[in-house]
Amino acid sequence: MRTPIDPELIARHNASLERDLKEDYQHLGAVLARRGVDLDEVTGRIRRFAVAIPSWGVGTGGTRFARFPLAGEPRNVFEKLEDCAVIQQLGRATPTVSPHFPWDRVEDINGLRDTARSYGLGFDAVNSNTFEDLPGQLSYKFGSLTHTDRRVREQAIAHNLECIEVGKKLGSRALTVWIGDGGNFPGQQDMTRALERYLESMHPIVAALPEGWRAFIEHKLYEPALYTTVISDWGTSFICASQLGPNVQCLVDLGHHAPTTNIEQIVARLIQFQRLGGFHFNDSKYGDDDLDTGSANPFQIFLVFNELVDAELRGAPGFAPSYMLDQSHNVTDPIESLLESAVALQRAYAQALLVDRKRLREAQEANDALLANRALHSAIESDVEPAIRMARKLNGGAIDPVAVYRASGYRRAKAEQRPQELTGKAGIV
Ligand code: LRH
Ligand code: MN
Repeated sequence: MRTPIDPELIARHNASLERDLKEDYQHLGAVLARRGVDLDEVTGRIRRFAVAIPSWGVGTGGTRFARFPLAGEPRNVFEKLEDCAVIQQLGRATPTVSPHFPWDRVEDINGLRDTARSYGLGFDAVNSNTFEDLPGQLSYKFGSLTHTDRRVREQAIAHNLECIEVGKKLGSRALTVWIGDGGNFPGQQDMTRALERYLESMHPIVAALPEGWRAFIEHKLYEPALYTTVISDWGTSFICASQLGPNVQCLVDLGHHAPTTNIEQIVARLIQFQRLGGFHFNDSKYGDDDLDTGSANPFQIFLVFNELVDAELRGAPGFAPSYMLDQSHNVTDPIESLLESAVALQRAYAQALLVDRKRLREAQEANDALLANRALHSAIESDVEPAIRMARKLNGGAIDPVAVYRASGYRRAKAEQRPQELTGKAGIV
């Protein structure tokens, strides 16, 4: 397997931190044993935790105002895979990549699959894109799968069918459909007819899904449409999934909700009715900010994982969510942000595993709100870093991945090897 970072560097780094890690791990083990928790069992679960990297996330992101490119950032999908391989080699929690078409379109799809395999990487859900125009195509200015013009709808359907064909070659098992369709003015769009057109357009896409595949409907409150959005919330997504078939589920992008939305409750509902397809993890304060997961509001991601772990431990029927990141790295090195974001998810997962669910259930049944809330807080206040670090080391990664990444000089080397115009046009990628 190709390893972009010198394995010796990781081995020397881990050797220098091993004794302290063992000490911290034994101490945490003793603390948790007093709470009746087996640390090795928790570490085992963390070792099996995996989240997909968004191919579009390893390049620098931007806003409508500007994008500030980073010297050495990837210029094409093959360089994106190389950077994804660095994240997997150091962090050992991101074995798959979620691609986006046509951004990642190449002639030789099998070559793309083989390049990923040469780094030990696979592919998660493929993302279609009917929110941007390509030269020579009908415009998506007024929508795609819900456009009033049948020819535009058919173009959008054909693109999604093409994404499924590409995904089959890559070994993906899901298609994520996010559309920005909607209106900017009251009256501009007939809201009922728009949703009717959406369902009509989604039927042939769902019918084309191979055996064992799923389609994920990704809802979003607003942007780019600023008054109505056809698939604006989990309720609309849920109804559409229910109409379209058992292999159609809802994808929760954390940034696609109004700031005060109770996202963990949405997750609980989707689990209860077996429509939770997966996640686009990120963080936000105002809108679809696509900030690093857990960077602004770590309690939010913990509360989501509290629902996910409860479902995992109770064996909730049909529970098989796909975990993916979806972030925009405007001011950090994307590799460092994605390494830290995967760790933020491992941390939320590990802390949710420490919730004393028997004590929580007793407090809930007894309407003892204080003890119930404390059951969650005593978990999130636990320092689980030794468990996450041990899991990473046992998986062959670096105890402190960002430290090794910086010591490797990888980005500096790529700045030499990837000469490019560092002129940033506005836009998310
Ligand atoms: C829309 C979205 C969607 C992607 C795009 C890059 O805001 O979250 O998941 O297609 O970002
Ligand atoms: Mn998303």
